[in-house]
Amino acid sequence: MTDTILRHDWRLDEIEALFDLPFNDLLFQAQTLHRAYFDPNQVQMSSLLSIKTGACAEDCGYCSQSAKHATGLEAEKLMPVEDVVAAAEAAKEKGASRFCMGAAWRNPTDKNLERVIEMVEAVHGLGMETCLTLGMLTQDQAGRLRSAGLDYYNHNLDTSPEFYGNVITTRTFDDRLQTLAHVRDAGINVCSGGILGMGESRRDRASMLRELCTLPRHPESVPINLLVKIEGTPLYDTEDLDPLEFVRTIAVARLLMPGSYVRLSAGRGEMSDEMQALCFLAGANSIFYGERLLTTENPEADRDRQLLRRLGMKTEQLLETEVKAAKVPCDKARAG
Ligand code: SAM
Ligand code: DTB
Ligand code: SF4
Repeated sequence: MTDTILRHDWRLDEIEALFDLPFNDLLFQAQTLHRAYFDPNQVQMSSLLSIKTGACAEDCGYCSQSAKHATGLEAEKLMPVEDVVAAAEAAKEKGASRFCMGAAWRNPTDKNLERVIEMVEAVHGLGMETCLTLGMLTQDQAGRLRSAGLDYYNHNLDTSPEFYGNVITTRTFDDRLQTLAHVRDAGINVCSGGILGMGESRRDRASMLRELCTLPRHPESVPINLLVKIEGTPLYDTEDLDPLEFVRTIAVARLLMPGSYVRLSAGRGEMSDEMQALCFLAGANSIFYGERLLTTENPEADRDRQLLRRLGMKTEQLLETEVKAAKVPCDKARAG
């Protein structure tokens, strides 16, 4: 077990060998390592808000918001700061500890960034952790966001470098890596993961995870999304991924990046309670919480609370209030 701790030099064949383990062996290893780093009954909850919707210049094959796909989505301008703060307050009230604001941009302009900075400052002022996902950033923009108090930046690699061109043609895999480097260098926590079920092979899933775990530091947060199939997007007709393969991928992510939060992200609306329970057993310890993701639905907050209760799991926020422990950001302390 110990030879898997915070390594940054994983080879593809080693990762594929983890995928090939018997399911029970893989889950046992993942859960064992998970327990060395985290409370296995604790889950971190982030709520999402689309602060600027649709009309995006990129052509990501999975996305409802690309101007290049006829998905019927109505485009909306950048939201006023007050509306964002009201949504963050409501999310906090329901139990979310982090508020993640997403914009359908290839990259933000400096003018747009000014209003986003006001949002970050205001949400930070509510005592919530802040997260943004705005597309590509320059080093200067990342620095400005850090100065505004931004805790996390989400920028997914989405898939393997080998499969990337099948999904997105308007930017390169290296563009993604460059923004991640800017975010890291600015001192912002990195949130980066991908999407499963886009027609990629197991080798692609292994290769995407290898890219993440061989970064100079593991991302503090690793969202694993199951493709939400959206009518009008090129990936709408993609064949369903075997749910057990999804669980395996969570387990392998846990083994490769034991100090990181692994988030069971988009796609939970299509998952049974039993599948989600298996994902938690495999080492997932974070979810998107609240009725909406960006443009699609997420399970109802009540249903999630009920599921967590049935599993005897607690949210970080509840646990914190209960034990009144002084908070050291776990991510900063743990991920390497
Ligand atoms: N425009 C920015 C960008 O792409 O970096 C930020 C917003 S974008 C919607 C954030 C992430 O959501 C994408 O990188 C992708 O991983 C995920 N995502 C988008 N549409 C999805 C879908 N239909 N199913 C699963 N994940 C999706
Ligand atoms: C991430 O990895 N998943 C979230 C968040 N980061 C921004 C987005 C999921 C979007 C699902 C499709 C939609 O609602 O448009
Ligand atoms: Fe635009 Fe982000 Fe959607 Fe790609 S994933 S089309 S960059 S909003």
